[in-house]
Amino acid sequence: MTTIKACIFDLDGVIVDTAIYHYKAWKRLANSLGFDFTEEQNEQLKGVSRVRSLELILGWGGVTKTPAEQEALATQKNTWYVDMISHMTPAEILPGAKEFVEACRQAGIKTALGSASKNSMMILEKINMVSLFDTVIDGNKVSKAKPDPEVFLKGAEAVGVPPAQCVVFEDAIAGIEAAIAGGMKSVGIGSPAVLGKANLVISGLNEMTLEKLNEL
Ligand code: B16
Ligand code: MG
Repeated sequence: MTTIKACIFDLDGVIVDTAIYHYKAWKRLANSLGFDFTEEQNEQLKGVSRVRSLELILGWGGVTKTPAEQEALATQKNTWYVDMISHMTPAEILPGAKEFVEACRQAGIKTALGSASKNSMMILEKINMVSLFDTVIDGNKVSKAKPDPEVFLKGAEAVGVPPAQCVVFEDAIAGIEAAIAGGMKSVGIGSPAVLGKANLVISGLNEMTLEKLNEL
């Protein structure tokens, strides 16, 4: 049993489900280049950075682009994505997410956001959850993508808690691997078959309690 002093939350797939918006924007981009993009392929992009996602998609479509063209394509996709998330509301918070983050804070546990998304702040503003995090570490503040632990280690440092007393909540296997690499506990949100390396796997934060936190 460990006394947990900080909880670090991934955003997409843990607090909100923006995968559908990423999917629509990437599909529109792929279609504009003359090939299709499936929901199964989109699954493989969870937790993966924008630049790496584009590389994978171009590879699946058998298309080669120069670095300058790739930058323009990533910007185009992001414009379409931002247009969609600009309409998000607090109704899109996943069940139990806000309640669990609030319960942590009431128990004196620090809360951090640790996301690959460069649009994290905009999403938190749209769902009215900015003030519920002591720190927000997002894609703008890190240079190494998950499974590198940089994003979570920066979150732990910002709230002044040693990694061993932190728990990471993640829906992507790369995120669970990042937590383990950073010496932290982890809770997987999703399927045990995929996230089996986590200390605990649940289907959503509506299943999480402070009791379970201290049993990790
Ligand atoms: P952006 P997370 C990740 O967020 C998404 O899961 C992934 O699909 C996306 O490509 C990545 O953010 C970058 O997002 O294009 O908005 O910077 O799961 O780490 O919260
Ligand atoms: Mg995620």
